[in-house]
Amino acid sequence: MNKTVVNSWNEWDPLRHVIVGRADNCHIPPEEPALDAKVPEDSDMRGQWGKRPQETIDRANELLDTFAAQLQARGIRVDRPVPIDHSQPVTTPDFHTGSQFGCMPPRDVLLTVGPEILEATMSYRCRWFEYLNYRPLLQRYWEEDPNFRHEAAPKPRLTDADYHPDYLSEKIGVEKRLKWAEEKHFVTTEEEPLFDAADVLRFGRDLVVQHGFTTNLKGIEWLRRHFPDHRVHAVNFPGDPYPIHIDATFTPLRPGLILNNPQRRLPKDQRGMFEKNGWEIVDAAQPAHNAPPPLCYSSVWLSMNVLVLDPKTVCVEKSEVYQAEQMDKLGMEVVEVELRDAYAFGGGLHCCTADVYREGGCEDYFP
Ligand code: ABU
Repeated sequence: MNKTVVNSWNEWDPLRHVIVGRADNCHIPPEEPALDAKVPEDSDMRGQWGKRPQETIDRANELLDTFAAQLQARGIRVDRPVPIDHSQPVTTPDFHTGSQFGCMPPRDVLLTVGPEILEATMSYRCRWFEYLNYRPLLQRYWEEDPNFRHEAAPKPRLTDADYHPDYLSEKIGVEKRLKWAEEKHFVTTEEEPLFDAADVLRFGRDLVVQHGFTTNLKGIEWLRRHFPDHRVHAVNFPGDPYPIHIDATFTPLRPGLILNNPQRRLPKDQRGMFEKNGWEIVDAAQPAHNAPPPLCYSSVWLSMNVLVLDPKTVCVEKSEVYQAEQMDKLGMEVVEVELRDAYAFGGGLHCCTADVYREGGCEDYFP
């Protein structure tokens, strides 16, 4: 009974225990403010919603199961969520939406910081109940590990006041989106704290958090107050017209080395803590694909959405040959994982996992 089950302070220490998502019963949710702002105007997803075709669900599950088995073969404990019925609507006193999303990307919902797993507020209405998919696991960790802290951020109300109405017009255009991103004018307002867990990167004592569509400044302030022993840094990437989740933009590989999306470079005035401490920020390789797969919310930059197994080993999607080649040159052993046909369900190799245990403690990398 006295064992540590939950412990993970960064993105690169040796991984020993992880959650891998499932595609079961995944839905394309109905239109709603923050989700619509993320779907590109020419996307095949505009105007349609409902359960995803069963053959695509089966294929995604096949790939996720194979990935889980690959990790297990390396001695990593893998847990899977228990999917709820995502066809159920989400109704609260403040809003109603016709269906949920799924439980393929646990990284969006669960933030592991040391012995704590924190359920994020989320900012899409369709994802309001997504944490329920992970409750059986978190309950089990709580039974097994007396030091495990299971925390949940305050559930947001997600009324219309949470969203800027100018983002909801039919055609905005990429130029205006880029201008708004530069001005830090995102779809979410500062009505109440909002954050998705996938906007947070863990660097020991420092948490780096993307301010964008899914995380607002109040969300970042909430994290600052919740983790008083950490330094919490807000960053933003003006080259991204659809800024959700930091993990296809900024990817730490090991202490001292970060990949940065060359279309979404970290602005100079936000590089100080890395430069002062000798960290190298290198442009990621180009993606191997010109477009995302059908019915996919994410960009082609899932190429850099990799899962680091330890400071010398990284999982890269099998078709992302340029990214794999770059990892090799950077001295990393590459583990190829086939996942592209599951991208549509919520992301890549980092998105579809959530850390439970990595070796190591809370280091200060930016003294
Ligand atoms: N969930 C990561 C997606 C980021 C992107 O579309 O580039």
